[in-house]
Amino acid sequence: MKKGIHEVYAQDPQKADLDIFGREVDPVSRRGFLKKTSLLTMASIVGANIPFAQNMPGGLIPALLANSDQPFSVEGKDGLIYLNDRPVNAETPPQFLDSPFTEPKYFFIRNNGNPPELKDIDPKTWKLEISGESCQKPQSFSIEDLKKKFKTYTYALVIECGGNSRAEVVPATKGNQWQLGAVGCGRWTGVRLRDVLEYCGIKKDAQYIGFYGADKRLDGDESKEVISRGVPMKKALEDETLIAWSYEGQDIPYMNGYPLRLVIGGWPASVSGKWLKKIVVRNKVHDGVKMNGQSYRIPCKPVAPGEKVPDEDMCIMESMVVKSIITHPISGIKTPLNKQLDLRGKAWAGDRSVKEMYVSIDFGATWQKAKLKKPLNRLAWQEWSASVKFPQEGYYEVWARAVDDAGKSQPMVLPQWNPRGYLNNACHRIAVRVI
Ligand SMILES: Nc1nc2c(c(=O)[nH]1)N[C@H]1C(S)=C(S)[C@@H](COP(=O)(O)O)O[C@H]1N2
Ligand SMILES: [Mo]
Repeated sequence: MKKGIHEVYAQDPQKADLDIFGREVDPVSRRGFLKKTSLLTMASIVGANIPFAQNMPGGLIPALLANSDQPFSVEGKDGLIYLNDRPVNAETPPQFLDSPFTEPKYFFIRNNGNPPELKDIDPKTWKLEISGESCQKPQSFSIEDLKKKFKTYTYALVIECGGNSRAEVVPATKGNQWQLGAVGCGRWTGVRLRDVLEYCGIKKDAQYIGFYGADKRLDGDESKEVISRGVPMKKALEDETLIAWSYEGQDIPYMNGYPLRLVIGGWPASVSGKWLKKIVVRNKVHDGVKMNGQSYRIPCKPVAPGEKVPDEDMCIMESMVVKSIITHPISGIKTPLNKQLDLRGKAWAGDRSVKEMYVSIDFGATWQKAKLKKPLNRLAWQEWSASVKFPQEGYYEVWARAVDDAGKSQPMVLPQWNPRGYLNNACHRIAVRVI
């Protein structure tokens, strides 16, 4: 096993022979678990009696077994869990989302291609082109021009990959098997996309914007983009939609889009174009790479789990959904019976805000209200905290559940299945052993 920060957090039961309690474990695959679990085996695997076992949904994989670790890393991004190296995809372990805003070094990385080489990026000569059939006066701006011509704003914005938490989806779907950490929230600084587009003139028929970045496809095909997505004008023209050059008071980290990126909070992060070179104003729904087919789209009508859905029955994913994460303590913690356990985390709800936050220690049978702070601004995440006490020794899970301002709650298990495993907002749960 690799030593270091992940040691207590990350345990892949297929690889590790010791669990976080230092006991030897049989290799158990997480998905295999679904098929062959009795309560007795469950208790033997978690290594303790499960006081609320009668509440556990059938087939539930104990949170204790839900994490994994891989040896690979990018400079300046050490604490992340790497899923891939080509392209680089890395997520943030929950405990690194504990600070009020995600530190630059811990911001997750989701690349679809190869980033432009760092040596080829010069922020002084970097140009952003604004054009498209619904742009009146197409033109280019340097980063310096943007700073001089337009007012600068800072907003804390949640960026969450549409496929975050895909690892839990059953039946399994294609794509990066993200656990919970393809999300981050911090203060982005830049100019409003609206100010720049209005300066260039928006034609009456404008419907959508689309972005182009400087990254290159893995297959070497230079005639196509890696990814070129966009949003309807209404979302593009919101106050919080930024063309940003700074994150948490520093240059944007290289892997997160240095020197310039689009930041569109609350929607799948795939609309927040990195290494931003061009924005087009379209007179129709943008048709760039990954706007069509199955990518970043969900069935227009609910389908059965595992069903094949033709492209024409798929609709573009828009706002993300209500979700929360437990950032403290880490899963697998040991805690004494006679002591309250303090819990902390974050909650967010796409275009909406979070109205209430709850925690449960009995597999969702009863819920206790948590304290919930207001967001710094619209589209920022909200901090929550709670304190729980356990009735007897044994294995527990702490579950966290957020409710948005429309009254929509996170589901306790899996939400509506879709072919690419997007928008999984099932409750986060951590394993707790009370001794
Ligand atoms: N140019 C470019 N922009 C991009 C991507 C990309 O591969 N290339 N990936 C998108 C996807 S799918 C996500 S989830 C976010 C990830 O942002 P991050 O790497 O800063 O976390 O960037 C989006 N913007
Ligand atoms: Mo993504």
